[in-house]
Amino acid sequence: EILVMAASPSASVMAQLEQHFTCHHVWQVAPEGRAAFIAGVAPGVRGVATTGMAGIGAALAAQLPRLEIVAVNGIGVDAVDFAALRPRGIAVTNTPGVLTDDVADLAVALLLAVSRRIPALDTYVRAGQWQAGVPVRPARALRGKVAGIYGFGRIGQAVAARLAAFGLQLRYWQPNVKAGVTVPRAASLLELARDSDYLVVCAPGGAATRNTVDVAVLEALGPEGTLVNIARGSLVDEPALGAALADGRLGAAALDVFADEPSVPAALAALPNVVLTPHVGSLTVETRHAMGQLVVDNLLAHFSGQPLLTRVE
Ligand code: 8YV
Repeated sequence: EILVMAASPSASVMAQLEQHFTCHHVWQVAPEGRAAFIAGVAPGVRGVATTGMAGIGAALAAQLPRLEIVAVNGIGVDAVDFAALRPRGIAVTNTPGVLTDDVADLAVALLLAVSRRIPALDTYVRAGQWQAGVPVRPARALRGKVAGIYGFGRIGQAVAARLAAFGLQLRYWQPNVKAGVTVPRAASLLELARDSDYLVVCAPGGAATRNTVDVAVLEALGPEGTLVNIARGSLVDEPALGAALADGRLGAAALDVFADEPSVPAALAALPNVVLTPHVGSLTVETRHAMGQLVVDNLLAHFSGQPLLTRVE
């Protein structure tokens, strides 16, 4: 028996789950009925299929006495309470690799959208302002500018490879030096922000990175600087971001992720120098199928005594 926290858009993934397991579909239950639903099925549950955002907390884990495996349909495991799972020997898997290209593509799409002001220009055309002769102020070119990548794992490196093709110079920062890369590492996140026109956040969420993009980093990026975040909202001090954007200490931001999804601070939504998307970095047909297939394959491997494909710990 497995607890399925969210539906996959892949019909094949959903069919495979149904074929191999007794599925309890939490997502089919109205939010106010979920606690009672879970309490009712909890005694039999041996696996949980969850999302990167939802993960699994200590309270849910404690409700599941027979839990053996948590399969996360995402790369980020910051919402998984490992301290609650580790002593019980519960395995955790995620979906590395398969989503790298799409998430990196969205980072570049957001960077282009905010720098060329595509959403605002789309509104301008639809509203008839072009015919009305309303002037359009020029954007800034990417060529020759500097992009700083915060977090130089698979996704950060894929973003860098794409941005290099646009003629941007690249830097990165993360706590440990990345071996075998040609992109230079900044001495600190603050220095990376100071030297960059674009700061692209690609680092994992969790306690170690919480609010590391703080007011000092935002001010170092500066009035001509742009923040792009496709990682986790928790890395950014959101109130400080809204304030810096509102009074011009930061130039612009493009955000796919937020501290308290699906809530988006009204201060951010009200600003014209901000582009917002609803956490869709990996949301393509192909990638969501591949992610869901990894979830299925990890669950199948576990329950047939085979080695897990992508075990986190
Ligand atoms: C998804 C994600 O939004 O991979 C992650 O860490 O946040 C995303 O890919 C989510 O996990 C979908 O289930």
